Amino acid sequence: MSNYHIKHLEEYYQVYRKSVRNPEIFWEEIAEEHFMWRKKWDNVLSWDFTKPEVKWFEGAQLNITENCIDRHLHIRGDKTAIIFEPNNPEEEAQHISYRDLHDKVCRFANVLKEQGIQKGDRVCIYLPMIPELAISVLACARIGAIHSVVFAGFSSSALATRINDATCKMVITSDGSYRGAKTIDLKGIVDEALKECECVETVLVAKRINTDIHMETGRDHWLQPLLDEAYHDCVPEVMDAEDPLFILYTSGSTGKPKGMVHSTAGYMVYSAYTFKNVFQYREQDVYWCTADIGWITGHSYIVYGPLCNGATTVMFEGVPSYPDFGRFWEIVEKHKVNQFYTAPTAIRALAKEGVEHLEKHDLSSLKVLGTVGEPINEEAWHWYDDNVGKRKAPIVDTWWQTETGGIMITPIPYATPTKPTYATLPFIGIQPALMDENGNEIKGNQVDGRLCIKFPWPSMARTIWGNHQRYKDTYFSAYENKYFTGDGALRDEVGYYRITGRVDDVIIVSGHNLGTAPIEDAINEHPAVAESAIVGFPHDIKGNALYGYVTLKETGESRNQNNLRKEINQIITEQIGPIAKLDKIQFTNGLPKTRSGKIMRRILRKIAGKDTSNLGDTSTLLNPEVVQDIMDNAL
Ligand code: 6R9
Repeated sequence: MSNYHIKHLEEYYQVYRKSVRNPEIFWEEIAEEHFMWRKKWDNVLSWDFTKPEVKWFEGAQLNITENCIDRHLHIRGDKTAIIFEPNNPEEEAQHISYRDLHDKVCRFANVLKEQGIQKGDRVCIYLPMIPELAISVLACARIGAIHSVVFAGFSSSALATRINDATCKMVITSDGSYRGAKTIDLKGIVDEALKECECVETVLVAKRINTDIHMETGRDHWLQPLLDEAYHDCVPEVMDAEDPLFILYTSGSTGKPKGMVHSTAGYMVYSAYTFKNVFQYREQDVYWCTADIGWITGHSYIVYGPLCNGATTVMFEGVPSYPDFGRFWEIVEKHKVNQFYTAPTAIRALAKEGVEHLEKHDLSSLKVLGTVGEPINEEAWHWYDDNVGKRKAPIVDTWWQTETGGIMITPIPYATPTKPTYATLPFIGIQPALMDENGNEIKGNQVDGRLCIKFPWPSMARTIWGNHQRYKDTYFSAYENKYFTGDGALRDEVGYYRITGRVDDVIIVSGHNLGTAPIEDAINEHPAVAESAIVGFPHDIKGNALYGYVTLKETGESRNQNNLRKEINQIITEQIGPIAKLDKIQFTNGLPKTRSGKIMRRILRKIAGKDTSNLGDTSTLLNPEVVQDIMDNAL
């Protein structure tokens, strides 16, 4: 792909202005010059946020894997596409070239077809960070099957909900996974989930930890023997621009997770174009994003964006603390990583361990540092800048969401002057707006409000799987003709944005979005629990941790509170996963409620955050007396 880097701030403003004055001409040029199409579009964009309906490059035909793999073969066939760095540093890293990747993806795609998967079928991928994860994602895309990757830290019950929601016909998993010093029985979790999933006909199992596992006759197949038999080439399915490429679930503030649906052409164009510019990727560079492919960051910036640009992308199976807290820096040195993209929670965890882990390693290859997932605090930002980038590698604080498909607000490294805790300026083509509570746009600078986007961009999600009404209600109903992000933001005197956090009932813990409702539902299933409310409170490493207020049923019998706390966290682990466990559980005599019966989380949040100086007016509550009691017994 030819160069399409933005190199200085003036150029950013020029390109930005062009992109918003004439979005169709702008994106048409990008699509035309940098991608491979089977057929060009009839129409660049049609949109209506009231329905909502958005179509990019309508009439075009393509296959995203031809863009990610085939077109590179003649120019960089021997170049490494994926570096796989295993959990155990003693195990050798794998370098998968573009030619190898082509072979592996084609064979996997042929296996999918032989197992009856067709264009439009949904395939659930529940795998650890091993090469099969990236390969199976691409194999689905090769044949037009819609992948739904479920992060392998989710519990069997969370997995079952997601499999059933998308009626997946197949699950791809492994015998188990490594996570630091531990192994996890992934196949056991899948077996448990499948007791509740009638739609699944086939399970493909990759071998990773070589343990004895149950294989259900007729349903479960070892992957390797099928791959060995498979034909080495697979003609890519020709897809329409707006055909769904994948579903990825994200937590909502209420109810079940939302299966965000991403389309093919727009997603490809935007993830590739942002990758190139936000990381200033050059042909010889090695790029590493530490996210899991189970999240959108991994989809867009480990797999699709980098491969579309012919990049070398690192996939790391392990955790930052194994065998010790120097692991990330050891990997940076070993593979001479040039762009490093991680989350504030990882930065804080590493900062806590001190700089001696860094000092042992040569980090001079680093040119760009990225962060994503939650607001980064000033201290973590400076630690990253001083110790990792040595003030020479600019930090790109990238704000975006599962729903947006790609990075939306970010500095362009070496062009946009950075400012700690600020995601700075909208990316090319992105038109943010800050809104007040009455639904009016707040113009000018030095203001804050709720963050919306006024104009479509190519990689926006098109719907929620099976529930378009919910898509409309969640994102397009709060403000007329605008996409509402759920985040609050401020704009400083020069127009830089700082994201202040969620304004809804989603809490971000270690960069993972957790809706309060599903956690409360899980807790309320405990037979002794009458009612519960979850809020976030500040935590040094996780950003936020969860604080649960739990009211017990009055049964007359007294229960050991510590045992109850364990049981409650056990239910949460089973139903959602260990990431949603509560750090603190306070048993209360009641929860503060409005007269319409809504729990006043604002008050609970303040108590959990030990900020009780100004609780606001509590006299309008249905039960103001519980507030003092909760304060007296706060943890
Ligand atoms: C990519 C991703 C989305 C939510 C988003 C916001 C928070 C993400 C951020 C950030 C401040 C950043 N968020 N990046 N907040 N600064 N640089 O994380 O997607 O998992 O869907 O989370 O994460 O609150 O609304 P997702």
